[in-house]
Amino acid sequence: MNAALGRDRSLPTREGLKRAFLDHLLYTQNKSLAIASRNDLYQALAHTIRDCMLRTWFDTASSYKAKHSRMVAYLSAEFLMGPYLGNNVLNLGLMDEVKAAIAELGLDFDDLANQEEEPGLGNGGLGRLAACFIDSLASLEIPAIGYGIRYEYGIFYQTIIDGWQVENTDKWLRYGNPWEIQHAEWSVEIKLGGRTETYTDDAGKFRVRWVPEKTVAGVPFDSPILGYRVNTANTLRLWRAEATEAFDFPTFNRGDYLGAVSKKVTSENLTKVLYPNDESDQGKELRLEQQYFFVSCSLQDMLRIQINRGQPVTEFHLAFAIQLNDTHPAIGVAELMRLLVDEHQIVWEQAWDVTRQTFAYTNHTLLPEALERWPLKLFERVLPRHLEIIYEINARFLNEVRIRFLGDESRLSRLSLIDESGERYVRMAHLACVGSSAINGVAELHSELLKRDVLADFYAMWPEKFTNVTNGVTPRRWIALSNPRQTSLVSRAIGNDWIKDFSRIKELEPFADDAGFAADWQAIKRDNKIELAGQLLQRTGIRVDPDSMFDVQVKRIHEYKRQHLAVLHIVALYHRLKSDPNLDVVPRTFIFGGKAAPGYHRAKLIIKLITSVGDVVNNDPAVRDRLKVVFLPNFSVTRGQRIYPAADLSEQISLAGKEASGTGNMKFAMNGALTIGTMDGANVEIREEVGADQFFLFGLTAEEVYALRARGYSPSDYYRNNAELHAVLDLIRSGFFSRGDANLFAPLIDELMHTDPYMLLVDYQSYVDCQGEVDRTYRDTQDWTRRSILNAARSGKFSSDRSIRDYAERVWKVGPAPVSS
Ligand code: GL2
Repeated sequence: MNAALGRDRSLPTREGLKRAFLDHLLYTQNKSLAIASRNDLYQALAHTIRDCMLRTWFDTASSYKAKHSRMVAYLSAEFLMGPYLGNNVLNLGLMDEVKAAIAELGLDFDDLANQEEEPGLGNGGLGRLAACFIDSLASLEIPAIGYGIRYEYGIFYQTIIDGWQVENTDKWLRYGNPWEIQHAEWSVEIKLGGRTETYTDDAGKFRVRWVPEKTVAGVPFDSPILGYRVNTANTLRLWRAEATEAFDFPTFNRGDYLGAVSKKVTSENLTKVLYPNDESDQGKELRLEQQYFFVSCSLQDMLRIQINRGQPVTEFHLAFAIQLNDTHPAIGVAELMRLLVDEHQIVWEQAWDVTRQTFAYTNHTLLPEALERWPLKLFERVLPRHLEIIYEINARFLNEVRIRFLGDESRLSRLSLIDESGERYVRMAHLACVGSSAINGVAELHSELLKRDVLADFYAMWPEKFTNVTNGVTPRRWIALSNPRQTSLVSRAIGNDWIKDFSRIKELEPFADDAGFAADWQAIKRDNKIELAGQLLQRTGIRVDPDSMFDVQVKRIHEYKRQHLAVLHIVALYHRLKSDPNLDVVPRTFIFGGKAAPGYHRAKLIIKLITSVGDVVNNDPAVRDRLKVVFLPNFSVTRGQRIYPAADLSEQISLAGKEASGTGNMKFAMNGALTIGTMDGANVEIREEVGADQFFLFGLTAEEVYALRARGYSPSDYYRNNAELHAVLDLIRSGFFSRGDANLFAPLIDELMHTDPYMLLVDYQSYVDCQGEVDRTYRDTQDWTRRSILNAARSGKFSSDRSIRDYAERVWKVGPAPVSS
């Protein structure tokens, strides 16, 4: 521990913080205040704060080891952590002191914090959920470890050039990462490719061993995950691939230096880059290698811990509860079997019992294109032993099915771990279901649809395995850190226990009718909007009016999320204003943000449509600034922290039955934005909690979507029978927003008119009418503010602490194990 901070775990004083900071500036960065760059200052501060956490981190690990606590291992290919500095300072309870100490040195805390490159090691909701969950696990003092991949390049940095998305590499490690500690001593070896062979062991037993084509080393990098004002700091352990032998000596000795190094480069490619596809499966060999790599590293690590504690490997399930965050780590089922059977010589039946009791699987999507399957040939090439193990699991499983459902051959092929309907594939969701003791969806509706549809055959087999755990988000990052104004107002009213126990936010309800409180609430929203307006101006050059309604849709760009439905509404309003320039409309600023997968052309065209409509609307004098359309580039955790607190209206407009849960919807609600949305994902539960008055509902239900699809849906009827929709689509199609280029948006508009897979035209009128209702409500500022307060006050269910308690009780069967101080 840093001497300047004291040797115990009591919080440092302001003087101590200043001294530690200056020490780090000199001894870590080797600079003085006079010549330090902003990055030097950030690094010195980050190290100072890290020092404040190390003792707790160390004690937590020692306590778990001594108590043999059952640990949750959260396996996720993505952890979208967002910047650490502010969050760690907040969780330490040091925000005021640190800000004051930094100010006394003539510096500004926010300025330094802005220097941090956020680790964007995730695509969107799924990766961010993992980050919220490990915050909650630590805050609830549950022994846990997060396992993932230390991608050298995270999600790409998005810029907008000429209205189009352009991708740039995300060099987040450029200046080093002060929050991680490398532990080379816990490196593990990972095999890939090759073949298997049989042999007879010393006891005369018939066994199989894997003769790999290559091996790579997995090196762990640990970061402390400090809970909110507790003595628990769990670990996030991310694996980096390295060459086992940096040099290929035979090649080197032949004088081919570059050839010798190339093996090193190939091995390290494994953890180079995060695949930027959200909810679609690319089927690339490197991706399978990444998945296997981090899962095998993590399982070997857990076995090491288990053996170190002197516990037998047959009790692995008593030491660890492993949560599979989607199917990306599902190969773990086969890998644990391999480790137990091949490497630890446990008999199959016992190994299978242990495996099944260890794993639980969360499904995060109903979209068929997101369900991972690997071509059998590719799978066999990379993981020959695992394919054999999967065949064995499958044979035993299908036997069970045969006995349960005598003569039902089609059920067997539907349930099989191998898809044999055409080219053969390994179905990862099936492997996860068979190898897990619990299976859950991420919102009530989603879990119901899983049982009815995607996993119906598994539900018929094992109804008792199925459960729902509705997602949640951490109120620490998403309110306390990102909305300090609202945080202090709320804490003045009801005390600050709500940050730890978010169900207590309901105590705010009576304040909805308190005129003074409401005035403050409204003023805060306005201040947050002014701040965001400044950012928008700086990043896009577009000036917006903080007194207009901020109507926001930020999330990945996807057809099913229907950003283009919001565009149809904007064009309709524009069209009305052009026909009647004196029309009395509520001034609105439409703010969009989100990344499109680089190969997803339709999504990129939607971005171009948004920016093109913006170019016209923002500059048309007839609009007189009453409508503004802004696309904020590079939506990220950092940007989100500014956006959610400044929103009036939250757009959650996916086609019902498509969005598994959504979590942005929760962040908006907590920050006082009212929702316009469909009955999809967690929207259903948000509406139930906050009350119908706080939720502008439109569109078909999931049931109605199924029914309409079954009847046969003809989008052109909607086009023909709705004059305004007709005009809107024609206007876009004509090239009006694309400088006369009638081809540019043709693919989008033609699809809407001919197939419209996400039923925008069906929901169009209901959406536009609902937006009219939003306008009428917004005109009465007091009424809107009252609803905004009620909305936030009733968002208590959507804390990730509640989600984690649900998992702990229903899935993992673990409880808190506080670390004594
Ligand atoms: C997602 C779902 O689409 C989203 O609705 C859900 O909130 C999150 C977290 O459960 O998971 N599934 C998925 O593959 N991504 C998601 O965001 N990327």
